[in-house]
Amino acid sequence: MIELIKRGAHFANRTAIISNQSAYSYQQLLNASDSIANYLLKGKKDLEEERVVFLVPPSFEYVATQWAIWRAGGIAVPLCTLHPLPSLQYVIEDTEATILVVSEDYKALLTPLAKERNMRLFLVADLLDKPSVDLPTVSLDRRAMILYTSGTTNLPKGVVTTHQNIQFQIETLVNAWEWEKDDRILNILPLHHVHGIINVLSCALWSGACCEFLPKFEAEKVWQKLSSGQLTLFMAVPTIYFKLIAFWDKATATEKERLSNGVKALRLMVSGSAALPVPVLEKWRTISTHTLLERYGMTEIGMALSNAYRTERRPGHVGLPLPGVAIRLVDAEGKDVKATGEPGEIQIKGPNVFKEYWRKPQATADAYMDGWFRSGDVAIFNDGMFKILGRDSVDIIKSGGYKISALEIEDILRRHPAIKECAVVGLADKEWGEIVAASLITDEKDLDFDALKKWLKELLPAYKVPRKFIIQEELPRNTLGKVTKKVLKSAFD
Ligand code: MCA
Ligand code: AMP
Repeated sequence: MIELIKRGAHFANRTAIISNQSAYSYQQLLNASDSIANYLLKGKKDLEEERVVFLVPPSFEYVATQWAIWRAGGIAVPLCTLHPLPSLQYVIEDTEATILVVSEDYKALLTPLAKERNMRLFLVADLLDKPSVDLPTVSLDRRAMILYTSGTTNLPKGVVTTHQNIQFQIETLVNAWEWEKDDRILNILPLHHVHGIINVLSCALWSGACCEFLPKFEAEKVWQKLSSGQLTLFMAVPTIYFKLIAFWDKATATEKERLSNGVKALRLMVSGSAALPVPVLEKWRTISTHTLLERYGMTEIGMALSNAYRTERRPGHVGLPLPGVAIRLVDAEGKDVKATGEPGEIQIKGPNVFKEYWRKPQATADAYMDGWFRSGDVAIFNDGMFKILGRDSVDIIKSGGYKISALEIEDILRRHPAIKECAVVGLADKEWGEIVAASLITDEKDLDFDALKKWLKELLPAYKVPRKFIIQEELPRNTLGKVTKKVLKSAFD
């Protein structure tokens, strides 16, 4: 049995999950996932890496479904609850999923697609009563999960991790951050990305700890929990810390004191998924006494670099490689520059690194240099620690911790009848890290931007919809005709 799930039996009577005001034990999780697995198998011995997509909000049912897919030998493909139908359809088609598990809220949305594609569709609430049969033995080298990530191509790619990858990613963090069974963490992150799935949920469950879900991020509710004295850990993207600070700033003096005193009880607060601005780290320290532990990761590699739990946490830096993860910095000529203190691309090797991009052998091969995974992030090794300087591609935007491809948005914008040409960039923003901005070439003098945004929201998740638009006569281009995005950014000033 998969180690993460096997360990659940050691913690049978402890609380694994709190969601929707109910507490669920590890035994309940084992029972529910066993039952769901039996429905998924439908008499088969092993799903043998069939892709099972599931659209279930963060909850006990989400976790039971994820475990069930793994127990039945399938590949878990979590869908994003915020995505419009075309984005969901893309993942379903790209993975050629055969089974769809949904919660009630998404049944009507996805039933027509499931019928059209001849997929088996299950309502998770209907799957909890099946008596146990034998479940397959799933070896560590088998594919376990596909998460979609945006990159330097216009369509997101499926990142495939094996059970071994996942187990290594979990264990290294559990050890580095000293997880234990008495921990309790609040999860307000989406569960279709590594940050929420591995760093928060799976590390908690590996440890016999408790993971409490809130349906979505709301600063007031998160502060209530943080100051309740019940939590020991919290992990979030910098935008969330920014929003928590904004809430604290608006509180009365007495309330500020209460919140600040309450949050001190946690043992660890972590930031990642995007650069943590030093002023945010410092302000959070004055509010909470916590020095946020910043770490660096990527969908393809899980976590690679981390500040120390017990010793130095240096602002603006991402620390050192996690045990078992090898890192080198490589310049444009392919020379390792870590020792010289020059900037170079972060390249990674280790059991944490993913297996492949789903059915994209060329993209997978291109992602490596001499066996090292190329992150596309540029860093320097500064006084004994790594510091991220940025990315080598202007086409990748990080907003609110989400990775967004400028090319994907441009591709959609060009489908609009009024838009002749366009270019999308990320503009620096204190709250979001970057915000998405688009320059449009159009003959329409009074283009209705609100209507355009509405149109875009039907095709793209809201966090990918540009927040700023300008109309230009022509796009800035270099002598080769390529849009110069660095120049374009200044046009938004
Ligand atoms: C939402 N809004 C935005 C954006 N998103 N505005 C600008 N830029 C954005 N990116 C606007 C909405 O349109 C809305 O405005 C208002 O903000 C509130 O929207 P809502 O969706 O309610 O936002 P939120 O709930 O406050 O979301 C903020 C968030 C969310 C909680 C920070 O973005 C989030 O969950 N981010 C985490 C993503 C994540 O987990 N990334 C990890 C992947 P209006 O009211 O005007 O309509 S990276 C990863 O996994 C790697 C491995 C790693 O290293 O961790
Ligand atoms: P994703 O592919 O969505 O998993 O996002 C991974 C990307 O997030 C990395 O390639 C980095 O660009 C960025 N990232 C993650 N953690 C950090 C960090 N601590 N500082 C700067 N960038 C980060």
